[in-house]
Amino acid sequence: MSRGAPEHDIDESALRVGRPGDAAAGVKGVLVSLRRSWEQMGLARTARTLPLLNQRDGFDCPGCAWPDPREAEGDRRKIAEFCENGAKAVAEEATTRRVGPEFFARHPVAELAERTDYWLGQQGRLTHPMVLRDGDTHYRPISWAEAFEVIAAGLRALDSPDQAAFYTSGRTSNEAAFLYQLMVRCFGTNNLPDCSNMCHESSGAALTETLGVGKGSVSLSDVEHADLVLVVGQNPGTNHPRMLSSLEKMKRRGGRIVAVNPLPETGLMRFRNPQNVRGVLGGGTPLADEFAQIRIGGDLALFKALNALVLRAGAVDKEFVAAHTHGFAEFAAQADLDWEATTEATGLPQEQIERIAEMVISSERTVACWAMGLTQHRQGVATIREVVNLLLLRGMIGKPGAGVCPVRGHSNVQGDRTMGIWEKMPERFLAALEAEFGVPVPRHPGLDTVDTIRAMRDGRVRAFVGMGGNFVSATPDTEATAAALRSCELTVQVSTKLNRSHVTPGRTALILPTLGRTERDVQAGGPQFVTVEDSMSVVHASRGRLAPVSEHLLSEVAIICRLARTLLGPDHPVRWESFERDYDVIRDHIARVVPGCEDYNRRVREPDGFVLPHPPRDSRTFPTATGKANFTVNVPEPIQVPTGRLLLQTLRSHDQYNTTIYGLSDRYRGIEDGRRVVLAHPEDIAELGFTAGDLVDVVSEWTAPDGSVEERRVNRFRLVAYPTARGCAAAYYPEANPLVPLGSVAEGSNTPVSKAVIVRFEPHATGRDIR
Ligand SMILES: Nc1nc2c(c(=O)[nH]1)N[C@H]1C(S)=C(S)[C@@H](COP(=O)(O)OP(=O)(O)OC[C@H]3O[C@@H](n4cnc5c(=O)[nH]c(N)nc54)[C@H](O)[C@@H]3O)O[C@H]1N2
Ligand SMILES: Nc1nc2c(c(=O)[nH]1)N[C@H]1C(S)=C(S)[C@@H](COP(=O)(O)OP(=O)(O)OC[C@H]3O[C@@H](n4cnc5c(=O)[nH]c(N)nc54)[C@H](O)[C@@H]3O)O[C@H]1N2
Ligand SMILES: [Mo]
Repeated sequence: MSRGAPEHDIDESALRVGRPGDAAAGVKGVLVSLRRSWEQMGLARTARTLPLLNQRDGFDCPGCAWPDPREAEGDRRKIAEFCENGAKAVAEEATTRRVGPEFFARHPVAELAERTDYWLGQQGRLTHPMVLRDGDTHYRPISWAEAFEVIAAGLRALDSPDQAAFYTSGRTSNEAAFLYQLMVRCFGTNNLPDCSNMCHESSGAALTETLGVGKGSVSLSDVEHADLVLVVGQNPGTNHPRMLSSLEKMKRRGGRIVAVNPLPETGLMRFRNPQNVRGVLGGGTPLADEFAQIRIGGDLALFKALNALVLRAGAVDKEFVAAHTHGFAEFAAQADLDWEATTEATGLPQEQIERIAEMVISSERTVACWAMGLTQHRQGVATIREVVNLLLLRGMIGKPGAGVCPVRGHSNVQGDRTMGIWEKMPERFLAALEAEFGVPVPRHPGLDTVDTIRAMRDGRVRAFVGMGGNFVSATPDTEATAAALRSCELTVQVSTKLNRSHVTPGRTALILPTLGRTERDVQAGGPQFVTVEDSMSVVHASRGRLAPVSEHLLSEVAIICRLARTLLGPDHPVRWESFERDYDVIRDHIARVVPGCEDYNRRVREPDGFVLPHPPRDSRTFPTATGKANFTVNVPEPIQVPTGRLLLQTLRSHDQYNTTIYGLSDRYRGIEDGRRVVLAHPEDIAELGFTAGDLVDVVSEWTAPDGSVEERRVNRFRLVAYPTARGCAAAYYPEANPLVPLGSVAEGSNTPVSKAVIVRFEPHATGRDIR
């Protein structure tokens, strides 16, 4: 029943462009998820797998970090508690396709380097540890023991531990993340870049400064009981589809939604819930009451205007502001409103901004949700601070139905941070780690993702270890990053699937295949489970149930323990071998080191897990520098786009998980069978002298801080007329990543500016290479 891997790579000439969809999910979504599951896993494995997804005794969806319903909040899980894209994530991992030694013998690395991430990922699951030795053309099998020796020797040969960087992607479990950061710090560095650096780092920075906790303050029930939910810079229909069920519930209770987005994303407009009759037979539930089609980067100006209108209307929650906040006077003094500048920056009509302000003022329970449309901007941190200002003015922190909701990406990206995956963990954590294990822990801050690439480029980082992820395709400035990775002496990837980072190797490169979430993890001490934390600070267990795709896989925990023993020596004070046989031992350490995780082993065994403390949410206590919630003053610096140029954002299609491309159907946007597209407003296309359907080369222009102008290009993209805001364009990540300059980062978070790249189009001259 399952289908073999595609032989051919994407044929972009097959691209079809139709009309964008009018409602998200529906029965079509269910059919697509079943078809993909059958293709990847066959019927029997599909029937065994999908029913366990997001159930209490099953595994956590390896897709997004949206929480599961909890009985403590009076909610029940559905029999099928997953979405189309969760099912695709599972099919992708539980596939019956295999990439083993014969595959690598057939394909030299140079040939694989010509393939897209789609083709590479579709070949199947990695089954054996592999090595590419210095000067060799092919990856060859290697034993686990020898692999650890090669890695340890490479790391020990460095002049300093700071010449190595240890990346983490957000699927890693809490147990593996905790051990990984411990190993890295015992080795002697804080170089722990992670995907969060490219994701919600701006949210963490803004929320820590203003509220004292860099995480969301709402529960699922808060979203469902809000009067007003602002969905800003986020595409839930594709990236957090189960969020639509919560939005539908709040709408049915009489709540309202404001969507702020340059694109009329289908999932923001209307939802056909396949789990109820209205969704199956009827027209579904309309979602956004107000769709603000904002210009890219206009959000800070919008929220400044909303705040000024709240002040003008005298709608400030004076008691909250007096009791719990700091800096109100200074904030209020600068909150003026220049309509001309505001409408110019936002592209929104004054009347619409006034209508949204009315909704904000009349709401007693407001939740603000956001994702990459806010974080991946130069002023991302400032913009999120301004969103917080709005909630503070209205007293919307620490009460039911209200709060901040940065909607996280990877299913355990938040947990990894809680467990210490951060290049600048606070002293309190490092001291607790040191005390718990009796080992010295370095205190000098490490490198984040962008700084790691710069350090590789400059020869200061010479070894790279990736705990999951696809570093070369996920990071900006693909060509520069690829050259940086290739300049390393050693690259190591702990992975489930083949990706471009494996075929962008350092002088010596290793692939270490690991168990996925869906698979049984049996160790000497018996079957193990792992724990994860969702977007709303709920920590719970995840148990894989499927037979591992290969007998040669090790769990992430086992890989770390064995590498640590080889690297740090058998006399190291940390008892690495004790962790691998029984993950409870790891959890006992977590309980003593990580704040809020006391009695961890017992509490993660509760049916729905437990919720981590969040002082602003729980008691309106704000652990900031001032001891209060801080108002901030943020000054918009509108992006100057020269004439003849557009502002390009890079985003996800409906058929991918970051750099993992499930298929070629961006159904809601009507784009099928191709990915090298650039979406622009029909009038902009005409003004620039092009016609929809033209093949263009896209050139980004960036003025570096020293004043020099840098150009980057991707070739052979198809122009698609699309109802985006004027002056804006969109293209898929990772195909457009070569356009994002390494130097273009958010102030205060160092997150690459993936959502605002100044570009021009040039007619494609045939013969130019497509990559
Ligand atoms: N199926 C699936 N699920 C996923 C992922 C996936 O790839 N596939 N990725 C996961 C990860 S790691 C993450 S971080 C999340 C990402 O979730 P999202 O942030 O929803 O992902 P993006 O595709 O980057 O979409 C960004 C949205 O912001 C809008 N936008 C762009 N620029 C601006 C702006 O200047 N202002 C405003 N207001 N809006 C803007 C875009 O039009 C788009 O709707 O999803 C997670 N879930
Ligand atoms: N231009 C542009 N760039 C972006 C973004 C954007 O919006 N625009 N978004 C950014 C964001 S939000 C993020 S989060 C990053 C994502 O960056 P990453 O997390 O680095 O990328 P992924 O594509 O999620 O990683 C996929 C790989 O992870 C491995 N993998 C999957 N599951 C497991 C597992 O259970 N264990 C292990 N060890 N490996 C596993 C597989 O081998 C797979 O190939 O990209 C960022 N890059
Ligand atoms: Mo992300």
